[in-house]
Amino acid sequence: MQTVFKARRAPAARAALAALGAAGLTWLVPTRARGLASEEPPGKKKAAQSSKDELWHPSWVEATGERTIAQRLRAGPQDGEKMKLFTSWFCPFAQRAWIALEEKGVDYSYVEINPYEVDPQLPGGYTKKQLPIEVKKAMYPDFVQSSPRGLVPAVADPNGDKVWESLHVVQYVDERFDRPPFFLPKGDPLKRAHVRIWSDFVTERMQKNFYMLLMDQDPEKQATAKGAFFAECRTFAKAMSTDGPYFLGKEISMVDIALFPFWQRFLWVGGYYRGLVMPDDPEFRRLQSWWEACSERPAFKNTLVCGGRAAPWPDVTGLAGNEGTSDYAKNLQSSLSGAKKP
Ligand SMILES: N[C@@H](CCC(=O)N[C@@H](CS)C(=O)NCC(=O)O)C(=O)O
Repeated sequence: MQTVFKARRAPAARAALAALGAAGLTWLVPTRARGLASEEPPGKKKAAQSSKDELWHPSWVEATGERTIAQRLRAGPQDGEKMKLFTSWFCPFAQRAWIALEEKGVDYSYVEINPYEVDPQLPGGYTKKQLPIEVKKAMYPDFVQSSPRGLVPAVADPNGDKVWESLHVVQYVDERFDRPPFFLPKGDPLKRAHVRIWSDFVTERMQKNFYMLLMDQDPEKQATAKGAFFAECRTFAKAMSTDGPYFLGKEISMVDIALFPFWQRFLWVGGYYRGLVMPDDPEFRRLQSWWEACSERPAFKNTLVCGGRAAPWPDVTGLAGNEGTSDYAKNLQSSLSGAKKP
């Protein structure tokens, strides 16, 4: 087995495999990389990606997102000439990059990365137990070359360009495919600056407060986090144009792409775990009409996966129970006062 591997792999990959072997983790490397024909380690299964997979839960029904994935996964003769999107079906950051490629009509290839361990006892096999970077390197060498910290999303262009970090990928896609719709309005420095400011606001203020609400286990602190979350949403809504459904009015921009995947989680995951109901006031009605318009837009709709599969995700992964071990969870845990820290 080792001989076959040695004959085929570069020294760095051999070293990574040896490290995994020493840690008893060789099973994490796909059989192809191990030079094996077919066998899988006992009890180790692939996380479910489609209804054809063993760990797919019978209650899940494939939605537009799963259908887009199936189409983009299909390897074709021109696959090497396409931009690769390294992504994970569950990741809201990665969904931003996914929407950007769909909006620009790019013929990209979808590369599913599972940065976490698989537990066949859990629905879909999904956990949020972070794989060490050495393991990710051995399993997904092209991905880690495109995303040095092993976080999704990242893109790799056949011309050699590699970009990571969701909002940077969105901006790169905007300029690389220099055609409408433009995610940053062309020739308008002030509007471009505002688009960047409000996209950051989504990440720094709205989404952060929401995940505090989700992760904090103390009901009083949850109520405080919910109040802060609603206040940030209202601030955002007041900055939205009144001229059309999108943030800037009639045209979409990076702000819509930045928020959509998170608003989806606010509704689906917030409703599921915290009984979150959005208030009925002018600001939240503005946000609701924005959400409806975006959900009907084909590029956005193409990224909506099965709700039943996505909503329990933080629990099996530990976010709602504050058990997550991902970089994202660790960053948020450091902001939770008095909450459990791993
Ligand atoms: N700031 C990054 C965050 C990306 C991120 O945290 N992605 C998560 C999945 S949602 C990930 O790759 N986690 C893997 C890990 O923590 O090992 C971005 O905007 O792209």
